[in-house]
Amino acid sequence: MLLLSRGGRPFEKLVQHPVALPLITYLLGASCTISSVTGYVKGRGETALGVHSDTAYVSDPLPPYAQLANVNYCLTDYTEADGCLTIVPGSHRYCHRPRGGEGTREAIPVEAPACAAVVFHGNTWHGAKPRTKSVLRLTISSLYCRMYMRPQERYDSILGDEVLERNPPRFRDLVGTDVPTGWASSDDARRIVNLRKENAGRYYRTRGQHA
Ligand SMILES: O=C(O)CCC(=O)C(=O)O
Repeated sequence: MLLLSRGGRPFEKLVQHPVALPLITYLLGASCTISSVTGYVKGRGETALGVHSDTAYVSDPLPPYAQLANVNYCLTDYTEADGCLTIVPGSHRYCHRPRGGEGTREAIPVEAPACAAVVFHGNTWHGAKPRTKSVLRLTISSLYCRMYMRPQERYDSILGDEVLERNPPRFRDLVGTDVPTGWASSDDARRIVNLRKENAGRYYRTRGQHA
């Protein structure tokens, strides 16, 4: 929880990973923000995680284009016996969350070596296998959302200027410092009006085709 503010530079780099972030950008647009950065430590025998979708709070039918997208970084080996992620292939196109145990039989394990990253569309139905090995399974989930959504964690209010200054300009978008909503004073509203003018192409662009 709140790993980006507690973990310092390594986590600042992680959320801007040169392979993962372009895939997230493809799914969520260049204006996307970080929703949460969470570490998972999974021990032996921990029960299976039920099949769910990360697209919470959005009414059915879910839009076919992603509202959220997730990167699971595997810090340790990630096989069925390790308690890896499971997904229901193609479920991002169902446009609803699983209801009453749906997807449990269809979910397949996503196996990967340590250091791999698993990137998935927020509509994807997924869960996790129980772990049968004795050593720990370690992963980090970096969840991103569309710029117009409320993130799970509020980084804009807790990261200092020093952190913003040592990162590329896009980092401000990622941590929600430059989102064009949520003004709290007249000065802030003026700043946001200017931001909207400068970024009109990004904020108001429509995509001919959705992933
Ligand atoms: O790694 C797991 O056990 C579950 C991960 C997950 O559900 C997620 O990142 O949304």
